Amino acid sequence: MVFANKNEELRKHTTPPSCPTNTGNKDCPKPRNCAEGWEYYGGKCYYFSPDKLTWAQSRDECITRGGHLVIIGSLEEQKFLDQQIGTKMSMEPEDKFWIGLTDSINENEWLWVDNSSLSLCLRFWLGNQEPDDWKGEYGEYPEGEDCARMGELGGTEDAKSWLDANCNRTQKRICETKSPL
Ligand SMILES: [Ca+2]
Ligand SMILES: [Ca+2]
Repeated sequence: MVFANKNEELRKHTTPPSCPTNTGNKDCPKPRNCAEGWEYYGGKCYYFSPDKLTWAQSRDECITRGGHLVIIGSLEEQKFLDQQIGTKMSMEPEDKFWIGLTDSINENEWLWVDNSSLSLCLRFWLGNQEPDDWKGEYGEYPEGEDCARMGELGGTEDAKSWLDANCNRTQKRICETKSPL
C-alpha cells in the first residue's frame, strides 16, 4: 500500500496541466502553474506576504512554504520585484519587504540565503548611504543593521531599492520558488 500511495502521489505531481494556456478558458486562470497566492515571473514563482515577521522568522516561513527568501540574480528580476512591491506597499514609509540577503556573519560581507556571495555587478542599494549598518542616533542599536529589505512606493526609476535594517524589525517578505512547470 505504501508503494501504491507513493505512485499515486507521483502521478499527481507529474500529470501535466490539462488545460492549454492559450484558450482563454476561465477554468485556467493560472497558466504558469504557480501555487495559489504566488506570482509568476521568469520561470519562478514569488510570494509577497501581507504579514510581517523578523528576518529569521521570514527565512524560516518561506522554507515552510516550500521556497526560500528571494535571491535576486539579475537586473530584470530586480526590476520586476521593484515594480511589484511598488504597487503593494502602503503609504507607510517603512512598509518594505525582506529579501534573502544578510551580513550577519561578517560585517559588510553580504551573503544570500543559499550562502552565495552578493555579486559586485548585482547590487541594488538605495541612494549613496546604504548599506550603512546604522546603530541608532545615540548608538542604541549596537548590533547595527545586518539584513536587507527592499521597496519604494511606486517603484524606483533605477531599480535601486535595497536598504539594510535591523534583523529584529518586523517586515513583509518575498519568498521565491521554482515554478512547478
Ligand atoms: Ca551590517
Ligand atoms: Ca540602513
